[in-house]
Amino acid sequence: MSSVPAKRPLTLVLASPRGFCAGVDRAIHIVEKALEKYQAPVYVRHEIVHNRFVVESLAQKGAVFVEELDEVPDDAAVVFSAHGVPKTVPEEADRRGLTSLDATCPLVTKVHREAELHYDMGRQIIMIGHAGHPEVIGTIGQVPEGTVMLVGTPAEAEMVQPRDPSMLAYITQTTLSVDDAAAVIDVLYRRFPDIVGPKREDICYATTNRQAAVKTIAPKCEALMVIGSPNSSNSSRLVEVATRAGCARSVLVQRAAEVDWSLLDGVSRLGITAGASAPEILVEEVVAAARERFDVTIEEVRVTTETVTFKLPQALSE
Ligand code: 0CN
Ligand code: SF4
Repeated sequence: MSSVPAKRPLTLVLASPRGFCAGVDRAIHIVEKALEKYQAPVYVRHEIVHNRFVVESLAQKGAVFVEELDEVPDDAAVVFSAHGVPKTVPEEADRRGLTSLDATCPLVTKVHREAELHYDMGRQIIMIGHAGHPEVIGTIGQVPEGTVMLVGTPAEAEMVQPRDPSMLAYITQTTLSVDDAAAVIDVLYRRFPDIVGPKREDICYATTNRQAAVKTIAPKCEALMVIGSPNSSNSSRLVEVATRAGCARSVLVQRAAEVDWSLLDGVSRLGITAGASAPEILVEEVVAAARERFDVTIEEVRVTTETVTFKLPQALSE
C-alpha cells in the first residue's frame, strides 16, 4: 500500500496593502464604462495599466490597445492610460474629433500641474524618474520641449547643470523607490539649496504603502514573490525593496503558471505582495497553487489601511 507523502509546511506571509490602488481601479472602470457607453471597439492608448492579465481581460471585452493615436480610426472613442499622456495627445484627439476619456491617475495629474506651475514661475525643472517610462514622457510633455532635465540616480544628480540654481524645482515619477528617490533629492538639496520641491511628495500613497509593507515582511521571509508585470515600475521597485530589506530570494512573477517552485527549496516562510496594477485574483491563484504543493498557513501583515478612492470622469459617471 502506498501512502501520499505529507506536504511540507509553508507559511505564506501576505503583505498588506498590496495590489490595486485607487488610480488603477478607476482606470479599469473607465475602460469598462466606456465599453458600455460607446460599445466595442473602444481604443486604449497604451496598456491601461501595466498588467498583462488586466489588458487581456479588457481586450476580450472589446478594448483595442494601441501605442499611438494614429492607430485609432476617426470617430472612435479612445481612453488614455493611467500613466498620463503628453499635452500633444489630447490636442491631437480633439483636432481629429475623437471621443477621448482620460484615465490618467489624479495623482499623476497632480504632478503634471506642478510641472506647469514651475514652468509658469520661470523655474527650470529636474524630474527624478526612469527614462522612457510613459509616465515620465507624459509629465515631461506638459511643458515645452527642453524644459525638463531628467535624472535617475544620485550620480546623475551630481552631474546635472541647471541654467540658474536659484530658479530650480524638482518633481518625481509617482512609482519610484522611496529610498532611492530620497538619495537623489539629498544630492539636489546639497547642490542647490534653493530648489523648490513638491508640497506633498510626488511618490504616491500606494507606492509608499506597498513598499512599507514589503519592507516589514521581507526580513522575516526566506523568499518573496511580487505579483506583477516586468514593465510595471512600482512592481519592479517592490522586488528591489524586498531584496534590500533582507530577502535575497525576491522575484517578480506574473502569475501562478510561471512560478518556479524550486525557489522554495528549503523555504519555510514565503512573502507575497502584488504591484498596484496586479489584480488580487492573481495572488489567490498563487496561494491556491502553493496549497497544492505545501501544507499552507496564511499570515497577513498589515502596515496601514487605505481609504483613497477616485471619481470617474463626468462623461461616464452619469
Ligand atoms: O504598473 P502600473 O500600470 O504603472 P507603473 O508602476 O509602471 O507606473 O501601475 C499603475 C501606476 C500608475 C500610474
Ligand atoms: Fe495613481 Fe499611484 Fe496607483 Fe499610479 S500607483 S495609478 S500614481 S495611485
